[in-house]
Amino acid sequence: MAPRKLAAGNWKMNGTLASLAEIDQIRATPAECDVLICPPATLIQAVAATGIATGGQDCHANASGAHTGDIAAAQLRDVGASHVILGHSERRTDHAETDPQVAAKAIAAHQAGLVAAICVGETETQRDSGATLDVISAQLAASVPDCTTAANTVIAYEPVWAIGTGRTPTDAQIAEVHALMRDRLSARFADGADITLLYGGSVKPGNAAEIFAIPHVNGALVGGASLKAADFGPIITAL
Ligand code: G2H
Repeated sequence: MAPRKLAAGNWKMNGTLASLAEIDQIRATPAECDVLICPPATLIQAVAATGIATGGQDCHANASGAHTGDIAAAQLRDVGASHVILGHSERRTDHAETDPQVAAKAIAAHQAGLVAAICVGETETQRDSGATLDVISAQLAASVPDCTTAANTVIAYEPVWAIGTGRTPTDAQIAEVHALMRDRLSARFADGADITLLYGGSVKPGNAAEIFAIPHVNGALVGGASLKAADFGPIITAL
């Protein structure tokens, strides 16, 4: 089995019911890959009803309980989600999420039958100090749980300095990190060679094809450019 190709949209805190018109257009895009939209939680059920694969942007590690404002993995599944993004750098920064917490959430996602899309990535300071590969290795070791398989997990490499900034790493920088991730995952998991590896960070129609040609890049986690079908459609087609 080869890794499945995936074009995933992360709408972050954007979108209302009016945005469903974009979903209809995205659905109409001819695709030779899996297509996923992770809207705000308020829209998951409506997006799922369109027939496109959908997911959450976070879940709690517990199955239920007194956690005001949080969502359990099974609740995401209940309204039609198939995936959940975990450990996005905005969650790690805004909510001080740690690698062990991300791993606990991934276990909860797996138990609920969701695919965990686990994000890793270095900061600009870490990149500039030459620590990138060590940072990614450590994040993979601590945020990807032992119950991981190619069927229940996707890994997204998102350099923090490239997110929403319009800056993208060089092809060589992406290739180096993706090769490292493939190596680490293959060494640790029986089907690690088949785990889908995404690149994320300022992916646009104009750079998608070049990024998708990099070895071990099996798709993209797309933020801003996933909000409009006019932008996300060409990215899907490029994959
Ligand atoms: C990175 C990405 C989506 P953008 O966060 O996860 O966002 O494509 O806007 O950089």
